[in-house]
Amino acid sequence: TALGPGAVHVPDWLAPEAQLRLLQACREWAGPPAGLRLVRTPGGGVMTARQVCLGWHWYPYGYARTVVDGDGAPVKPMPPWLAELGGRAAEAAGHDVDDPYDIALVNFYDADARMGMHRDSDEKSDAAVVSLSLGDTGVFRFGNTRTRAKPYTDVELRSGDLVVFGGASRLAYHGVPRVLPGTAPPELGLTGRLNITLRVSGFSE
Ligand code: MD5
Ligand code: FE
Repeated sequence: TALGPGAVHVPDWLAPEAQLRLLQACREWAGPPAGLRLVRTPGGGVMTARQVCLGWHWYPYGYARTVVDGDGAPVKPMPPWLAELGGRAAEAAGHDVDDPYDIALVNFYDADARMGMHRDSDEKSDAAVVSLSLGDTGVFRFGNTRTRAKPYTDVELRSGDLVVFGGASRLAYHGVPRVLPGTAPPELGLTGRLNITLRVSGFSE
């Protein structure tokens, strides 16, 4: 289903067993060192979604190999199986895959968490971003490349959904205005929403 130019939404792309395996992996990555952390923005704010990174550590607004805004530990490695999942996801959405996916950003949203409208422009590569959702349904706001404001489209992302953002959508403004509590598949045993984005850094080292 096309969300916009280069943006493809594939509902239920991950089977229930694959969702469970990915969730279990996220729970392990969340642990210390270099685990789940609060993200502080330069303006003095704190993001309401907590985050753990694999491969490269994202901070506002750049990438590092260590948790520069947390415990200082080396970032956990990007597992080959997750890089391959990214490649398969991009392909499933009709995007060319050149370089391997070498970054995963895992965002944990509780019932009150949100993500304001922003663009993802800290990567050097223009490869499509792969987004996988687990747990509670999130309202995803897909905007335009010019402004945080309208026009935008709200779409519900459910557990197991894939969205691939490439081409003209790679630098579109987007956000998560709310999470719908209690909507996760019961068998996951998850309260809240997880979103895993897989990215190609384009960094040489
Ligand atoms: C989320 N995460 O649901 C979203 C999904 C983030 C973030 O926004 O930065 O971690 S990723 C959505 C995305 C990525 C790249 C481009 C576009 C959307 N887009 O053009 O809309 O937690
Ligand atoms: Fe984003």
